[in-house]
Amino acid sequence: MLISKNMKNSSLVILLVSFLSLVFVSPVAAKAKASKMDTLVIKTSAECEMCKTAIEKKLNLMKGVKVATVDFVAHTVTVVYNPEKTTADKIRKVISSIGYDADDVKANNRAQQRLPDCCKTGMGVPCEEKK
Ligand SMILES: [Cu+2]
Repeated sequence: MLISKNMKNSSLVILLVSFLSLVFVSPVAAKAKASKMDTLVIKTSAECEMCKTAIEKKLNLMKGVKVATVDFVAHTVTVVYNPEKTTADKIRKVISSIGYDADDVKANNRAQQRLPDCCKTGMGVPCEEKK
């Protein structure tokens, strides 16, 4: 009888401790998690809707990238990412690897050759979507 009462007490204490840690620890943890994200704006050679789709699709699959948005009129990519999981350099390299300039990182030549003419840097050919 005495043993079972002790056991009941100790499980109550455990329950209370886990409840208190949930209440006090989680808001702190949540706050730390939210502040871990960085936002990066990269200048790019994206010209049209096709470029936008290609870059966004690729970056949004990247580890550490929360969300990537291309503004092809302003020629920018805005990337929200976790700096503990990826870096600005890695993001720029991925953009280059699919054929687009990313700040001072020039587009990978072979990747750029595979793009539609209007999406190649400096071709001056208007994209269908832009007409
Ligand atoms: Cu394009």
